[in-house]
Amino acid sequence: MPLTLEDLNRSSPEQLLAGPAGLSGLYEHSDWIVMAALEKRPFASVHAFKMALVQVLDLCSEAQKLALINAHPELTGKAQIDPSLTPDSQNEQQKAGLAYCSAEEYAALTHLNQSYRARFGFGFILAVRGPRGLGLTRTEIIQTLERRLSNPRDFELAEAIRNIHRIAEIRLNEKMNSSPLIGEMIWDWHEDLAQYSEHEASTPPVLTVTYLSKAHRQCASHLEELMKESGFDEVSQDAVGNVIGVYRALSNASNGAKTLLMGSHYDTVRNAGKYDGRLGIFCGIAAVKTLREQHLRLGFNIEVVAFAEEEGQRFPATFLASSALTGQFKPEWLEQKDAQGVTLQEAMRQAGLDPSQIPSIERDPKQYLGFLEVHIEQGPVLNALNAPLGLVTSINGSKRFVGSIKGMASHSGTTPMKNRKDAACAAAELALYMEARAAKDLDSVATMGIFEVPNGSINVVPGRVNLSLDMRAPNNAQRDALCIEVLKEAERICERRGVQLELKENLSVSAAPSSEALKSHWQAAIQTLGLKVIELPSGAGHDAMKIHDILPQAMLFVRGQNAGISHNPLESTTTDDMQLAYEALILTLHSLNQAQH
Ligand code: HGY
Ligand code: MN
Ligand code: MN
Repeated sequence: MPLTLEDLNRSSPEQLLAGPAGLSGLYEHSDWIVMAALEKRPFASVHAFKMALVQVLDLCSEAQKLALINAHPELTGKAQIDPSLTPDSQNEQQKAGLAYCSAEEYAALTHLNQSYRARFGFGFILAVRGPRGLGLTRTEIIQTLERRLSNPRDFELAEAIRNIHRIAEIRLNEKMNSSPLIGEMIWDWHEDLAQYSEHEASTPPVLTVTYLSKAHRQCASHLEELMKESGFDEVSQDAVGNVIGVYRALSNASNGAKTLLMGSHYDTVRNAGKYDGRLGIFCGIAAVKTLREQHLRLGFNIEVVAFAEEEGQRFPATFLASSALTGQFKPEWLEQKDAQGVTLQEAMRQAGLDPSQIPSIERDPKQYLGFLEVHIEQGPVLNALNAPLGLVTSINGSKRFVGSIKGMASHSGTTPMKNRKDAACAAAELALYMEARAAKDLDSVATMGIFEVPNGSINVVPGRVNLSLDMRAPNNAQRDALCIEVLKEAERICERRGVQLELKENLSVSAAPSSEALKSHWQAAIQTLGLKVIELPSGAGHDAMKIHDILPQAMLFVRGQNAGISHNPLESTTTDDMQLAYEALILTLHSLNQAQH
């Protein structure tokens, strides 16, 4: 009989540990962790029990953590040859295909394991069943081990504990015979959408979907189909390529059927992760799919928007798609050119879009209740706290500049150091100043993401550098003070070095505090799930910060794996966390619905 929440709250600890569905072995040879967590019952949910397990380990000494880590078997290639493996470990490692390594793989694993233990003084721990729960490939395991070898020791100690919690989560799911089915569906939707990329045949696969590329158009059609299959009443694409699904309200809706807007973006940065933006679209679609299957209609329409452009990769106009919804699309953007000289207007026409229809995209705020966005955190906070969900307090405001520094290209062998007009050194000096100046604020960030010497040569002093500045802060005053000082220092550096600076501001977006009212609905949902409410600012920009200009908005963050890395193929989250985000959204919709009556 699978374990239930009822059992967790009522059975004696001894009963809970005993038997095949018992909790003994949830943490390898360390039942004391379960016993300590059970002292915190009753639990409002299984997630609350998992949080209690996390808290037990949070309060442990390093010695206790090391003992737990070293109670785990080495990730050996021949799982069945090591009798100390517990049935669970044996099962997990076989599922991950570790039992049948090639001689090279086995040698690599053994060598890396030894190097890892020698470097850190404890064994390498990895939840080999992975974020989808079906098992990582041997290649993924070996690559992860190689990558983590270069981490600092304290990070690896924490990462080992995070993986142990993930192993326990998967084991607990099996003991409760409960799989995160919607989370798995959403995970698989990401995989399906990631088939479309501008690097079709590359190995390893690289995901790049920039605005109105062939892959981008394929994504739009794919999302349209998915929305139709999921039961939306109307599905359409607008003049900038947003894919919009509407799920209508109850016919006799009291509030004249206002609309709740949800969604996020489906374009990506270059060599991107699979979840940035897309998770928010898929959670919205999954929520409507569930309402449709339950034959439920709410007191408001639901409009899920898959925004076509948020990343500003192909054209400088960033947040182009959400700007169209807020009536802030600038006609002069149509003249912007991409790296191949194609104007935005031409790209739209080639994609079958009609720029003359863009003004009609603008939404009337009076028709809307607000905007909800689910998004991966894209940062380390929730991952470090072992917390699956977070509530966004405010989205940092940002300003971006693109431009160049022009010096004088000259012979690297004959040009004396004091006579140079080295554009790269000027840019480097500015980058280091900007880094130090942002760090002074503690919660500002500044990045020179583009720093390139066009047609550079090994024996030529760089005559030109193309560069970008991205500066952000929790409020506009702090953001602007940072920008002013950086731009002044840029002038001083170029003056002193005798080089010319050309910079153009290409984005200025205000800090966007979350709507307290909408936040309160997210908060109630998180509490209903039995999770701790963790509030945090968003360092990343989101469509919500543009929609903020006309509607109240609030975001839910979902924990990222691999220290929350993002804008990188290592970006990851788990099916269990996706499930929780979906459940929080459903609860929030019902909470908003009750508030309408
Ligand atoms: O840059 C950002 O913060 C977002 O990912 N576009
Ligand atoms: Mn992004
Ligand atoms: Mn994003």
